Amino acid sequence: MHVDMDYFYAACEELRHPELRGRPFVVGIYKEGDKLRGVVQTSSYAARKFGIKSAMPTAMAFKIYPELGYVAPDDPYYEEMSRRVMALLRERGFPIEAMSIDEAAVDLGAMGYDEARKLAVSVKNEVKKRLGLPCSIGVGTGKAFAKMACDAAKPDGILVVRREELASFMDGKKVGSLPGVGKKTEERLRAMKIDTIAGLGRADPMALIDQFGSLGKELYMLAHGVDDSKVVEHAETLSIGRERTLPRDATRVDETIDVLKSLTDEVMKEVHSRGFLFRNIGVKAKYADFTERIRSTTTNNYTDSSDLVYSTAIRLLRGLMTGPRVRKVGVRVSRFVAEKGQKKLFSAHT
Ligand code: TTP
Ligand code: MG
Repeated sequence: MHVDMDYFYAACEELRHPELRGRPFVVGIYKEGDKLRGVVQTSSYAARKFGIKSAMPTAMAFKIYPELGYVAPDDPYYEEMSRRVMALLRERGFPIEAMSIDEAAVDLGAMGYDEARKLAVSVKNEVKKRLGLPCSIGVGTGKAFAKMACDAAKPDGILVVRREELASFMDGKKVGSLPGVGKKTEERLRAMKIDTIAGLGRADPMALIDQFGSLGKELYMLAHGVDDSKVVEHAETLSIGRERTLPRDATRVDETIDVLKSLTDEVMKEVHSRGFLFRNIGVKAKYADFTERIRSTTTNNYTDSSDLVYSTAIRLLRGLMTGPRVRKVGVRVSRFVAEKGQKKLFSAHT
């Protein structure tokens, strides 16, 4: 099963700016004082109706629709929403692989199609109900096919592609709709007179391997409906953190300990629910002048101790409270291993 959030950054912005709902607007970066130089990161569905989309220069977007709404990106906010999406998906107990900030592959094992569809409906409803965000879900006989089904289901849809439907689902599609085929690969395939997935399936596999190495073999297999790639949890690339604005700006660490305690509790609740151990503990201070500093430390052993995180956070933050007043603080842990199996391996070094 593949889950991808619909117009993710824009949907996150609609959540906290209800006045944007249904309006054509974009999220993107622009140079201070000259909004016409940046590119669009994503656009609301209302903006997509005008052909305004990701990677388009903002200048062009405004030319197409001068009344276009505009929001500057807030990456920490999208990361936080992403973590919530992933945490919600993990609650179902299946292995999940976060493929990007707004999409995940879920390994349903040998589950039947009907049951998978029910699960997809239930997950989609829950994401909407608990997070207020729309998503699309695809189900297929491999990661790539589930992702393609998800793309075809967009927006706000669910599509199950059974094994017997896969060939007709794929055949007419362009090679560019295969995951892993970007603009460059697409062009190189076109130079070989290969435009569609059906065409890819009829190509000489040796010529493909010649041109693209292992990717060539992979693409040929995909065109024949074969995808054996596994769903892999990337625990080591994740961090889990929370941050919060203080009720009052603070100059001493003792004024922040209530907030640090509850941030620690929230972080550790997620760490424990995922069965992780970690080695890195960090804090962040955001000052009244809007500058920020972070500080972190690495522990000798993998741990999941809440007390250690709390006491370390206090110690680290004290070192950051020497300058201007602090407006916002954050607690973050990283460098994970999954608890099962790996613990022994690492404690052997202690
Ligand atoms: P996508 O899932 O590709 O796009 P989306 O969620 O906005 O829209 P869709 O409904 O088609 O899935 O990317 C997820 C987020 O990643 C997107 O909201 C913004 C960000 N992003 C960029 O910053 N730059 C880009 O070029 C793209 C494609 C996405
Ligand atoms: Mg998306």
